[in-house]
Amino acid sequence: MLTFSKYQGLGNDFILMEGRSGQLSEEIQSPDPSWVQRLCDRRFGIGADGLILALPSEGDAELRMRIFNADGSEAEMCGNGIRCLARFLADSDGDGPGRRWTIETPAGLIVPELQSDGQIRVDMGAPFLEPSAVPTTLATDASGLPVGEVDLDGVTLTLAAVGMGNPHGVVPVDDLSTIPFERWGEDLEHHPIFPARANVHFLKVHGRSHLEIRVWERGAGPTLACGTGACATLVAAVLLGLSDRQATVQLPGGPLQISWEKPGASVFMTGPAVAVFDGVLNPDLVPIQQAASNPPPTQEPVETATADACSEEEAQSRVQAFLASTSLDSMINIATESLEERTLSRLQRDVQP
Ligand code: ZDR
Repeated sequence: MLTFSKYQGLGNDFILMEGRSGQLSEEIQSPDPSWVQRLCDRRFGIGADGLILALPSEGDAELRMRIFNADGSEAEMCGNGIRCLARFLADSDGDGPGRRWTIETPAGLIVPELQSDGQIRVDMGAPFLEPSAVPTTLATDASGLPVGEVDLDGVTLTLAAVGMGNPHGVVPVDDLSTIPFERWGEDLEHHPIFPARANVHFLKVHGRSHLEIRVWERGAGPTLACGTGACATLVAAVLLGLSDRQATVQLPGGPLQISWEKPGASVFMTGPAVAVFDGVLNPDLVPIQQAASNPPPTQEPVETATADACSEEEAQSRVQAFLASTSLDSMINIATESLEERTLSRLQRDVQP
């Protein structure tokens, strides 16, 4: 039985899976890209911009996050995703305002904190500006920002590159509505100046504390919001002399508050994360080892499916036996009971003063 939860942050939406106790099989912890694509597909799957796994820490942190884009590629970090993960953890554990988590990511240790208004403030770590760390082939200017020019469709665009663990390109433009957004987004995502591809943000400066971007995400295409991208945009805008160090970054899905005190300091991002629904994956869609390594809940004892170590062949036959001996109704009941617990704890949280 593989349960998941769907969350969104400003319309950037994610499938979240609980694996902090090591309950997710290797096939899910390091998933095949085609499986992630299937889950994220909005017609053939659950539908999401990405899949996020909560996993046991490999060091001293409280947990580890892995995030996979809708195309199955792995991202180093995800700002909206980590807010969704924090909300998911709080909902699962009944945590309230003030709770912080230290979360390992390939981009380093990230620390989200639950605020009293329900928003989540995240210490996103310091931006990477060394071209090799972004990574980009652009050279840094006097302010230390990698900047350059790119010709697309006969138009010369000025472009800055910033790493937030994952690579971003920021392109200031005069008018967000008239640019060939999809073509430029895709071209820049795959441009040789970004050897690991990039998330691309077209920036309109409305004022020194009011920035607006349109987001083209690496591995996902146009999305409604991008947390790391909003942070990268603020850093680029500050170093280009276009913005104060604290600003609202308006995204298609809504605003994020971003601040960056000084070079070398962490960028802070504050914004919402919202639960949408919980679900149970059709057993046909669960990689077979997952079903084998996950014993059924104790309230439905099934002699043939236990958690002891066994050969793959034996595990598969136990899974088959479990599936054959358990009706769809009772599977749904098992799942519903645990989903009810989560929903109740969420409701209790919401009525707390
Ligand atoms: C943009 C993003 N959704 C966020 O909120 O930070 C991150 C997702 C990962 C991104 N597509 C990448 O770096 O590949």
